[in-house]
Amino acid sequence: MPATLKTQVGIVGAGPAGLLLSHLLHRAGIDSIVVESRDRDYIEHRVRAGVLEQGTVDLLVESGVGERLQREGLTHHGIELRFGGRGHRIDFTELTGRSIVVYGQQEVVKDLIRARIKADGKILFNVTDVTLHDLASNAPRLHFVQNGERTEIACDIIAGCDGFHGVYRQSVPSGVLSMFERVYPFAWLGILAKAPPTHEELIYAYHERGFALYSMRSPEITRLYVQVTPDEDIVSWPDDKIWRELHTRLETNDGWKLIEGPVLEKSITGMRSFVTEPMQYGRLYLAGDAAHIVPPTGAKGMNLAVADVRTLARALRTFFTTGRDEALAAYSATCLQRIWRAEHFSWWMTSMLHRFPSDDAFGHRLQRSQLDYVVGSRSASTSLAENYVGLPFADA
Ligand code: RFL
Ligand code: PHB
Repeated sequence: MPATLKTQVGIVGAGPAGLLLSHLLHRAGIDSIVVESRDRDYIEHRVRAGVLEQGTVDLLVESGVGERLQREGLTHHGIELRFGGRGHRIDFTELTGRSIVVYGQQEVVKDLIRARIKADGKILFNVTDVTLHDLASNAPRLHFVQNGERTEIACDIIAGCDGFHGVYRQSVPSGVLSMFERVYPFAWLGILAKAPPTHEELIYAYHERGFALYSMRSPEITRLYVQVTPDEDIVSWPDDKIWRELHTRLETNDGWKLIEGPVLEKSITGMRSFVTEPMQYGRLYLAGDAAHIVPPTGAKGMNLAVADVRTLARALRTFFTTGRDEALAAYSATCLQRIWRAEHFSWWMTSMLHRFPSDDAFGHRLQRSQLDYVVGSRSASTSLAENYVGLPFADA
């Protein structure tokens, strides 16, 4: 017989979605247990997203985990689109009255873990063999193994926050969920470099050799990406080759120069768009990358994860305090509206800024025309800006 634990909400995955859900539930007086396959050190140092929408920042601050974010986060009032050897700034604050904050995802994860541990929250690291049972009943169960011991958690609700390869795929009967997917014929090679940023805002560069992105993490650390082919082997990209590509794709005719520095981290990420509908089966609710993936060009992934769990935590508060389940029943439809808007924006940014192997000169002319229009028309710039800074929450 496995050891048995009991909780109101069993959460699979301690990424931003699972940790923030556990934190918001705790603030609403709802008990949860998070199970995570990696160790704490690993998830606190996994380099990923860097851009937080205003709404994400506001939620983290209002819920008491934004103190360091307010101190160390870098507020940006716009981005630059760079093409044809020139930069073109899109001024978010002027166009939308909103801004974004650059603060690493792993810092959000550290802040959330600290808050959960301070509040005696239960996060079980290094678990294996997670399986979900009786999802269609009112008493779903979650099984896992930790330190060789099999444990069961009896739950009222299970939240699948375990990313793209989520365990729900093995647990939900086939045919119940619909999947929508598009895989792109390129990847991003990302580096973190110990070099002071020489530009105040992010630069999205369209170049005949492929896309490049200039970002940062702090006044000492630059974060950079180049478009590469999807099956690229990282060993075929020594540091000097990466810098050479970055110089070529990012530098302008007016002499702006990229500063190099020691490469601290280097990885390749494939690009896909993916949505699961609905984001629920019985007492299982999916949130974040478990339910949807966007290519990183729109900087939306973590922000969508945060928006999902904001909606889920509110619905669960109503459910556990009143027994009413209308908000839970509406969870998937509420989230999917925002998700499909972000899917479109991320696909659109990706299509406008990358070189597609299938494209011909006609396709390249269309991309240039679109870029000229986006930076030349106030309406088109505003459309990019309002999507980038994040649309207001539907129920705000
Ligand atoms: P995560 O962060 O993947 O967390 C899932 C957690 O579940 C654990 N797990 C399991 N645990 C137990 N049992 C299992 N069977 C498990 N399987 C997995 C994993 O170890 C992990 O800890 O999903 P979550 O919480 O939904 O968060 C989503 C975000 O991580 C993701 O959307 C963003 O990182 C995407 N993203 C960006 N998002 C933004 O909002 N702004 C950005 O600027 C941005 N840039 C990016 C990005 C993602 C990137 N990569 C590497 C994919 C840039 C890159 C390069
Ligand atoms: C990052 O800083 O890692 C970053 C910024 C903007 C993106 C994607 C990633 O669109």
